[in-house]
Amino acid sequence: MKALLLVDIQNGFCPGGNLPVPEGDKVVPVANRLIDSGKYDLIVASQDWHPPGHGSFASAHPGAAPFEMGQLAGKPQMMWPDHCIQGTLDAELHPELKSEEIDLIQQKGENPHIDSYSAFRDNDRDASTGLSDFLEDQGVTDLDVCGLATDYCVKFSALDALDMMPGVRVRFIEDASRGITPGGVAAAIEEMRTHGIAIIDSAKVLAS
Ligand code: VGL
Ligand code: ZN
Repeated sequence: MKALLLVDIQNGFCPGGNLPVPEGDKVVPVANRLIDSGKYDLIVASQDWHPPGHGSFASAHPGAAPFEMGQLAGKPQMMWPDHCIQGTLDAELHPELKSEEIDLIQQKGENPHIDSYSAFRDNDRDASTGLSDFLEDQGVTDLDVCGLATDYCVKFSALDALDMMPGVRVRFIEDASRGITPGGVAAAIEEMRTHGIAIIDSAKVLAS
């Protein structure tokens, strides 16, 4: 059972959004080719889904500026611009993504007191979203992960997939992903590779 996880391909992470990832929109046509490839039995997506005033927003901390380290519940936390607020256009999946083919959309990041980069659980590895149970119930043996942003939500999702679903083969699709900083992307890819995640291109999927 092969599944594709599309991480946070939302307006907020594309140019014009509130937390734009450089070239974030470039993943959309690649993701659509993967969706249309017929190579996956199951397609799931995650959606960053914050309440207004979420604790990861710099605006929620007096004196904090976006893209600086701050604290949330006593732990180091990157301060982000307000982004992907529930019910806003910024939080919607990219309009050109073939969302009608997505079997399940997993929302995350609702708890104002903790961030949740991973589609599977919060940053304390405490509260599970239920996505790993769903994929295991469906009998998933192979999971390909891609989307936005490579150095945050994609990386944490891929690592958690390995950790929470032992035995599932996890691959990262590089050309269907973009990251926030080049250095962050290189480090994230190295970290994923070290953990046993295969780094592939969409062409490999399409040719399989
Ligand atoms: C993300 C920062 C904050 C992501 C989400 O999708 O990578 N990054 N929230
Ligand atoms: Zn977020």
